[in-house]
Amino acid sequence: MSIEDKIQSLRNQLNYHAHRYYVLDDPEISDAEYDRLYYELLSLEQQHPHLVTPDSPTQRVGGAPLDVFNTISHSIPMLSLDNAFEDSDIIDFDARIKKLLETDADIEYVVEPKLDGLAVELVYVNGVFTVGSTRGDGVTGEVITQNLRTINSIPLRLFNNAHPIPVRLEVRGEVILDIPSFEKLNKQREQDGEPLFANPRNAAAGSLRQLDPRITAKRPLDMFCYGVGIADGFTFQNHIQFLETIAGWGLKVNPLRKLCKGTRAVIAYYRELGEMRENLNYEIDGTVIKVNDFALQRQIGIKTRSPRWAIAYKFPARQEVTQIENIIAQVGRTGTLTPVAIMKSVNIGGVEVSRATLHNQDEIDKKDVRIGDWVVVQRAGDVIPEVVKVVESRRDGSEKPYKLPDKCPVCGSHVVRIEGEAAHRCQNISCPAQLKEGIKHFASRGALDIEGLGSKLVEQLVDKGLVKDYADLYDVSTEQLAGLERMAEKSAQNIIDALEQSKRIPLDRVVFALGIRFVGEHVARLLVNHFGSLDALKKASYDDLIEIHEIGPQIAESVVEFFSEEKNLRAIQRLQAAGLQMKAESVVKGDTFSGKTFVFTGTLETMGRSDAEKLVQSLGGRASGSVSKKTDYVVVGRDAGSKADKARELGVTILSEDEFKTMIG
Ligand code: D41
Repeated sequence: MSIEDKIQSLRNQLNYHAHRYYVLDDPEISDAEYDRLYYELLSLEQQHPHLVTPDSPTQRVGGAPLDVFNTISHSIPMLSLDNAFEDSDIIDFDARIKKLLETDADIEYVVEPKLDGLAVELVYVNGVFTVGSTRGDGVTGEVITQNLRTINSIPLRLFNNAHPIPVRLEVRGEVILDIPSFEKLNKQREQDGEPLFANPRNAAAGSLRQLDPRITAKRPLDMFCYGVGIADGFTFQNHIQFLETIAGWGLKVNPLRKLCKGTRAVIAYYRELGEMRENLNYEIDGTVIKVNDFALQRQIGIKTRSPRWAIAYKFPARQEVTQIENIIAQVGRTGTLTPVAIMKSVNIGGVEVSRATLHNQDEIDKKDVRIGDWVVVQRAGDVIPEVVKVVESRRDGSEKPYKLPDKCPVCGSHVVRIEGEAAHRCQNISCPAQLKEGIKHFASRGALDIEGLGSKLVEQLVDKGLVKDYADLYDVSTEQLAGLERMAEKSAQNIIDALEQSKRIPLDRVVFALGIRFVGEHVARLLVNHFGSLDALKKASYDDLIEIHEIGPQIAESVVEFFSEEKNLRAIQRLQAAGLQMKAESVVKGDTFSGKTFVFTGTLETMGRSDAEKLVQSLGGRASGSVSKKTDYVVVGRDAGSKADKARELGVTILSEDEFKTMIG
């Protein structure tokens, strides 16, 4: 076989398997096998650079950052959609169509989920992806070809099958970011101190608007196609056939599309999708209803900006308007005062909401939220409801501006705003509010995992004076517990048992449980791996701490401050007396992997994934669940997922299980 043929064969195989994985969500080979093919191609291309073509699977990320986006006129305008909000709007829509067509017969419609992303157009010339652009105002958009190339579900070359590919093909669709990826991205941004995206749609749009395609490549965007511009020489009979044809060429279409005859069937499927909405891993904000037959579409025609043959039937908003009756300050574990709006109860997408967070004083000032204001409240996914904005037109002058108090609403101590921070904080470390939150944290799952010790019980224990710090938990008797409200003898005994069991929890989780500011689970592990005992950690100086990789000034300062507090030292002494673990479980094995981040993907043959992760941690490294630029190694096992692809794209070192084992000796 010639080099050219070998390269072509590898590209065909890689395109086939990428399609199975990213478009059909049904892979046939493991990531490791895919990687092997990929590296074989990469190495051949490196030896024969003149054979590299832009549609090669190795060429998804490559372009240099742009200075600006060019604009482009769509050859056929990208229309927008009229909105329907209730069943009667659909009945009217159907009636208009029947009148135009002069028919009484039921019309065939296609009902699709309406994806909440960013509309784009892809242009394929002779089957090769050449230009991609945003919808823009429908007439002109921005050229974002480089960014769209990084999306794995967009083929760089279409499959040639039973339907010959048009010389020029323009397809339209929606680019989205799924909800888990959105949440992960925001978590990372929070850690990095970057502003958060309000929703997956904004995150997708923000990712596509990057001038540097390498940033876009790090966001696992996806695309579903639903419309057509020019398709040279091709006449599709209907929308379903169009979707099936482009799917055959390798483009991704949404599997939830459905052919519905008449408005009854349309409305029934709209309701069905409304129920499915809660379980989808991407956001949809309604359905799109389209006349299936293309000849009928032409006959029905378009208005200036939208077709008469299609309509968006929106789901009820997850935003509602209600009135703020009061604003209160809630005190958290670290003493942070969070302003919370108490509102007239309102049903938002099926959930009664009467409280919404206002985040902090800066947010209140920025949005100019006042007591008595009518506001737009939003609920998105699992997150706490939040106030989006004020409806200023409904003000009558009686609204009162709000400032966080300078005395803690719970203990009356001074509230201070630290320079450079958004948070106002109560300075009293014995504040009952902080104490309650601190004890809830101490008992939580990642910490000492004391089952049954929930909010209500903690409130009672603190309010009755039975618990003044977390060490007191271990002195509470079954009788005292059983004397509390809603506490049967049996549950009291269960809690005593759970407390007993917590004495076996390893030191890193004990350190996490202490609630030292900026010391999360990972940092707690670093500290325990380094110092080996709570005694040693207690004596650590700022300079000792700052020496440790990944420990910065902020953490070091906070740790020193915590252990200089007499009250904390006393509590720790009592925890020790109660019998909690005060020494690291295993001897620290070293710091071979200090500063290195590992990601494990797929099934390992000789150890469980969590064992492998623990091993890395015991050697001073960090185990993470997602691949990023900061990842040092990705260890791939059997049937690995998309993480290996991502590692390749980012140039992260990929190790086999054997290589990993060699590394750890
Ligand atoms: O899922 C969507 N967001 C979606 C948007 C969809 N499934 N179908 C659509 N169909 C059209 C027409 C009928 C005009 C081809 C659309 C859109 N338009 C659309 N998206 C943004 C503006 C218009």
